[in-house]
Order: sequence, then structure tokens, then C-alpha cells
Amino acid sequence: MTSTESQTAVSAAGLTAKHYGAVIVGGGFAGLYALHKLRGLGFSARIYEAGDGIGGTWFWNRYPGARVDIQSLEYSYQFDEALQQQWDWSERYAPQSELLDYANHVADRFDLWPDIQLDTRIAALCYDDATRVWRATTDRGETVTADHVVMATGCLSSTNTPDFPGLASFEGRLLHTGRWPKEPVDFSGRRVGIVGTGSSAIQTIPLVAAQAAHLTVFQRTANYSVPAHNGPIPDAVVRDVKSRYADYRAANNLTALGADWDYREDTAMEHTPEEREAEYERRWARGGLSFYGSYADLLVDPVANNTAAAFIRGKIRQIVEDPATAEKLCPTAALACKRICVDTGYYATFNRPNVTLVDVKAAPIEAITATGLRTSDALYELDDLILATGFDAMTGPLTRMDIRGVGGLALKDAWAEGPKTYLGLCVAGFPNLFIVAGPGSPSVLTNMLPSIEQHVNWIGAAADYLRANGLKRIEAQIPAQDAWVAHVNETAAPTILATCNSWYLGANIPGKPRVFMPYLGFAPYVAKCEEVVARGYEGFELA
Ligand code: N01
Repeated sequence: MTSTESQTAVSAAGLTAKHYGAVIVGGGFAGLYALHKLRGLGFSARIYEAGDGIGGTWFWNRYPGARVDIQSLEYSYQFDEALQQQWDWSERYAPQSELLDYANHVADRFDLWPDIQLDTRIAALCYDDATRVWRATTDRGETVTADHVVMATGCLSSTNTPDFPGLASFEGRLLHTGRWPKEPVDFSGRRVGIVGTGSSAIQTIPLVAAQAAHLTVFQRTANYSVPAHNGPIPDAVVRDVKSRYADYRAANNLTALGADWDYREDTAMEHTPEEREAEYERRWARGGLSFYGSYADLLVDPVANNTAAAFIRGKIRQIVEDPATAEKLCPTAALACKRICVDTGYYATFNRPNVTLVDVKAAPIEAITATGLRTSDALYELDDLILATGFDAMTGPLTRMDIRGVGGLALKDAWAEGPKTYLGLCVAGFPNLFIVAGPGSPSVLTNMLPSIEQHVNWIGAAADYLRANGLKRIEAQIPAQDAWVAHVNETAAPTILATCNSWYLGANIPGKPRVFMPYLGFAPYVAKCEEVVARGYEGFELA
């Protein structure tokens, strides 16, 4: 059966519905590759995408300055040698528009469009144990069935809009970095406020400040940011990487976080303060997230961690001229317990006369009024308010959807105490439902593109295995899932990453269970996935 010919099946409701080998939810990088992979294996598959275009993260996050924080030569697909040889990135860290062009190029190149349905949100997914198919209902009232469901819904796609009293009464322009309009937003001559100082805000702030009459930054927690030193990629670098792309990717995959961050195996504490300083200067000059690779003890030893954290605080104090503002911008938590940010001119922006930093931990936001934002000690008149307040990360895209497994079990109930998955890929009680880069997988702690490809390859192989062996159903078993959840927690617990109120822990969303969601360690994770398969899908029940 070709991809565009779908079978007709009788749904549980007795109605005929189109039937697919797989329904793919989401048309970002994960969904696009899942479609290509599954079609290549001979499955019929269809992407349902809520937006009116593909590209996922890069479709929605169009705020000024949005760009990737992993080098584009790495943050790109590797499944097709001609694609990776022929595509050229204009800059070391590609801007959002170029990443969107890349997604569209991939869809054109691999003729994916006939099997992509835009402007269609999957409203509900329900597993029918009698017929062993999933029934998917769209927000257009359409119902289709599928043998498999691939949740390519992303880790950072459900935006977080804090419940500020009076938000709906704001009469100016209200924007969220994660849902930025397609049309350029002109801030000239306007009084702009921005809530949040995470990665999105840190990229947005310098550009908005350069345009606005005045920008007020409402900061609750200061973040660590390192310079991108973005620019064109030297031809020699491109030639070098392309001449050994497979080896380059393979070497990066062996590192702790799956990216080219110049990992050292020695520890910070083996070195003198002068040696450490020189090493951190080297990494600051290199730019980007290579601070993660500084020393082997950076993520496990608070004393070692503080040597790097203090170095960055020193840089902030050098760059920011007003000492009081510099102190407010100096983070106090451990470096990397939240994702390190990468910027172009962020700290220097606070030297501009039209930028004010407001500490909303000291004076909390009380309300949004028709004309501005009120903290406990002042009212700020604003024409535009930007929320750079992040996402209901990892679980939000899944628990906000009505997903029901065996016996009508709702995923949001199964995860009431936090996400439980086997390998971040599957959930007990939800057969044949696969999550790409789900909670319990390395996902956000890695370069997402290789993680996505590794997951999709695993899912494709599992679907192929079932078909080849006359099987219909694959379901994670509770003991294997419980053991995996415990392992994910045990791996994170002794590290710096578990020590602050990050979205890794769900701590940014009021009431969300505090559970460390991603798995730390790309290479061991890949080995575990391969071992499970080699042992006949150990931990899964196949029927
Ligand atoms: O979101 P965030 P983000 N009152 O959650 C503040 C990836 N990403 O969209 O820290 C006041 O990090 C909140 O304050 P606090 C990357 O993985 C990548 O910036 O909770 N403030 C914080 O300052 C990143 O980690 C790229 O105290 C409130 C901010 O809002 C992830 O996406 C670019 C508040 C949210 O920061 C998320 O980044 C962008 C409230 N009620 C994003 N609620 C690149 O590739 C929240 N905040 C470069």
C-alpha cells in the first residue's frame, strides 16, 4: 500500500474511517522525519499539524533574535547524505527563518506534502482494545484510525502563560515569544515590557531594546548566558565537517550530551585557579554551550561548578556598567541547573539608557492593568507586553491532549504524579503509542536532531518488527517502566541539574509534580535502546 492510499476500516463507532499505518501528531523536525521513515518502510502515514505551516518550534518561535543554540552543522538531519552535503547554513547558529526554510526544503525534497495535513489539531486519541487500533479525532470533526501513533509533539511546544490577575484587561499589544505573529512587530517609539529572562527573552531583549522607546525587563530569576559569537561559518570548517560528516556525528554522539562541546575528562579541582580561569576564558572566546564540556566535575561537584559560575558572574560585572544592575543580573543558582543561555549582546543591553531591569522576586508582579504592569512597589505604563515565560515542558503537549489508552485510561491521570515512560518512548497502558523525545529520554539534554532521528529509527524498526512477525501490539510493561523511571531519577539526583526550580523538574508550572523529566546521558541511552531490541524487546509485551 502506498502512503497516499489509506485503507478503509470500520471504527469502533461503526463508521468507516480512513485507516493509516501511523498517525503522526506534529509537523516539526520529529514529525517530518517520522513520515519519511515510516513511508520508506512501506507504512501509510499522515502528519496532523495544528499550525498552518510545518517546522514546529521554528514555526511558532518567530520572536526577534530567535536562533538555534547548537551549531547548525550539528543541528541538522543526518539520515540522508546528499541532504547534509548539499544544504549550506549561512551562519554558525542558524536564525529561525533559515531553520523554517530547511524544514520546508526537507518536505519538498522528500515529497512529504501529500501526507501532511495542516491547520488540524488532534483533539483526542483513543485506543480500541477490541480492534487494536487507535482512533484519532481532529478539531475539524474528522476521525481516522491507525495501527500506530507517533507523538511528534515536541518538548517545548505548550506555552506557559502565567495567570496574572488582569491579563485579559491589557489594552496594548500582548505577545508570547512561543506564539509570535508571522508579521514583523515594530516596537519603534513604544514602551515595551518583557516578563522572563530565559533563553527566549535573552535572545529577544537586545533586538527589542534597539528599537523600542523604552524596554522594561521584569526578571524573577537571573540566568547564566554566554556569548554566541555568531557569524558566517568559515568555508574551511564546512569543508572539514562535510568531508567526515558521519565520523563527526558519531564522535558527538559519544559525548555526554551528544554535541560538539569540547569535553574535557579531567576535573576543575585538579587545576589551579589560574589554569581554570584560562580554560573558562578560552570557552568564553569560543562561544556557545561549550561551557558544558569545561570539566568532568562541573555537573556533579558544587565547588567545581561554582568556579565556572563565578567566572561568568565576573564577566557580567565587567560588562554591565551600573553595579546595582550587574548584581541583579548575577545568578545565584548553580551553573547549568537551568539550561545555559546563548546570547548576542544581552548583558551589554543593560548599559543602554532606554533599558530598565526590575527585580520581580523582590517586588512581585501583582497585576496587569489596562495600561501596564503593577508590581508590589510600582506601576509600569506599557504599550506592549511580551511574555517570555516559557513552556509546560515535556509533558504539557501530551497531557493537554485527550489521550486514552487501554480501558479508557487517560494519559493525564496515568501521569498525575509525574510522567512515567519506558525509555521515554512508550507508556504502559498505551500500546503502539510512541513518543519522540518524550520524558525519560535524553531529548532536551542533547542536540535534539540526533535524538529525534535515533527515536524515529527505533520506532520504525519496532513497527517493522511487529509487521514482519505477524504481531499487532507492543506495550511497555509496568515493572520495566518503573525501573526506568527510577533509573532516570537516580541518574539525575546526584547532579547539579536537579538542584533548582527549572522546567526540567516541572518547577516552572504551579502545581506540576516535581519530577526530573529528561534522561542524562545520550550514549548510554542509545546503548540501552539497542540492548532492549537485541533481547527481543525486553520490557515490552508483544502480541
Ligand atoms: O523559557 P524559560 P524560555 N512571573 O522557562 C519567567 C529552549 N530555547 O522560553 O526562572 C515572573 O527558560 C521565568 O522566571 P523563573 C531552551 O531549552 C532554546 O526562555 O521561573 N517571571 C524565566 O525567567 C530553554 O531553556 C533557544 O523565576 C516568570 C522565564 O519566564 C527553553 O526553550 C531559545 C513567571 C521563562 O524562561 C525555554 O526557554 C529559546 C511569572 N509568573 C528557548 N513565569 C535556543 O535554541 C515564568 N517566568 C537558543
